[in-house]
Amino acid sequence: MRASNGAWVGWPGVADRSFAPFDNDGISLVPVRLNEEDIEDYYEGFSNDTLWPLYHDVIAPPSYHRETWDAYVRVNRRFAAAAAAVAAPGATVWVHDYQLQLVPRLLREARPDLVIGFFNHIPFPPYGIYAQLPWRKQILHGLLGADVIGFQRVADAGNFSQAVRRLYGYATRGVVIDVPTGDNGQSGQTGETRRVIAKHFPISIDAAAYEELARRPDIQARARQIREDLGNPKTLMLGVDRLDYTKGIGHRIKAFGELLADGRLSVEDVTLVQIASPSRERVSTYMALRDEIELAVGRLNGDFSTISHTAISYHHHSYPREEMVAMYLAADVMLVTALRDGMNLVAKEYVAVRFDADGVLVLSEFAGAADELKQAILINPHDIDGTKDAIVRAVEMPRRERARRMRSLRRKVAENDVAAWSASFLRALTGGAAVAAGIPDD
Ligand code: GDG
Repeated sequence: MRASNGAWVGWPGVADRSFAPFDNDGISLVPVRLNEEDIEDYYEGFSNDTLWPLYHDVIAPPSYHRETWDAYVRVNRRFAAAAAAVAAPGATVWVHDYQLQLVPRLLREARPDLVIGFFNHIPFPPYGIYAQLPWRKQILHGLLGADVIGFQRVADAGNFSQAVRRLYGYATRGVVIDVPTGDNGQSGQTGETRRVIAKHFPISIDAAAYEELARRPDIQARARQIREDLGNPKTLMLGVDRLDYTKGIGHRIKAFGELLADGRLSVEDVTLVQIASPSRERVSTYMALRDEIELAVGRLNGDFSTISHTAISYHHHSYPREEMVAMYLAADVMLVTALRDGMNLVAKEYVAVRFDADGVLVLSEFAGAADELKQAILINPHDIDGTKDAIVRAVEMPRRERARRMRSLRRKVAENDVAAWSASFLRALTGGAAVAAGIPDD
């Protein structure tokens, strides 16, 4: 943002407060106000109780309420107006995530001079699921206001294009969608079309910054301290997730509990540290999940912990980034067992931190990261026996194999770091459709 002299338009994170635009650390910030009702209906309601579960394979049932849809429209209008007011003539506007899917179209209507990109951080569901949404056509129409629509995985972009074909009948060729113009998106009257690109741009992390932290002697000392405080287990396993039903925390705990019960792992040798950062605590599905997970953790610890060894060290907290890096460094095995996840940055952070080329990543094939991180031990978290075998394999993996796999994973993350990700998206956006599609301009 600093390098591009851009403005960041966003909600400041507190209800009912108006702030004038201000500069911070060389970035111009443009606050958009949300009141309590907006937060309840737009953010917790439509965004996190309708779109989030719908886009994550209906793992939890989505709610469909007309009032929360109205709030979604209202707040999207507010964001579009704020962006339209600050964007310079011909500026590039990059809209982020499922909370703002109507903004591209609203912006294009207000400011046809702008170049508009959209990036979806979460999956885009298959048509059979997407079709449930009562406002399925309005959302597609909103998104098709963008010039480039970015997704995490090839499959997400494919699902989106299919929804466009099914609901609007527009022609698609590979990543190119021909959208009729001048007719509010209905079937072409003028016969003219705009080229919209729907393509995958897998997001990443600032890998060098993570490695730099990991090389700091104080953080390495903290990693040793963590192991020591846990009684120096032979194997330390780690899970780091927002407390969300998409992350498969319950499946992970079930697999670990069965391994202890079967005697394939022992609490004397193996400890699981689970960081479950607080998330969306006023949404009822999340309250129920917290109860479910904490019941499972409590039971498992009651059954298997000893006075000197705790089976699961569970933490419902957020930690500073330095502490997270120390945990990644301390962990022999990283468990990412998401049932559905756009990308999963935790997997990439673990890899970026392991400059010692050690540590094993167990990774769900339902996380976007699995498309790139093929040298992880890939699992289907619904298959508890398969997950148990994968955990045992990770615990027992010889040093040479660990190093070989980790080196290959590290190459992947270094090649596509967050700077490469944003550069490739912006190149597609500003270089025109031909660059994004990799096809000659005609
Ligand atoms: C969405 C998509 C996609 C977690 N606890 C703490 C903490 N974290 C950090 C992790 C990581 C981030 O939060 C979580 O990112 P994920 O990618 O794992 O998951 P979501 O929050 O669901 O993110 C996801 C992502 O958007 C980006 O496009 O990958 O699929 O769902 O960076 O390290 N950080 C600190 N303390 C914590 O306690 N400091």
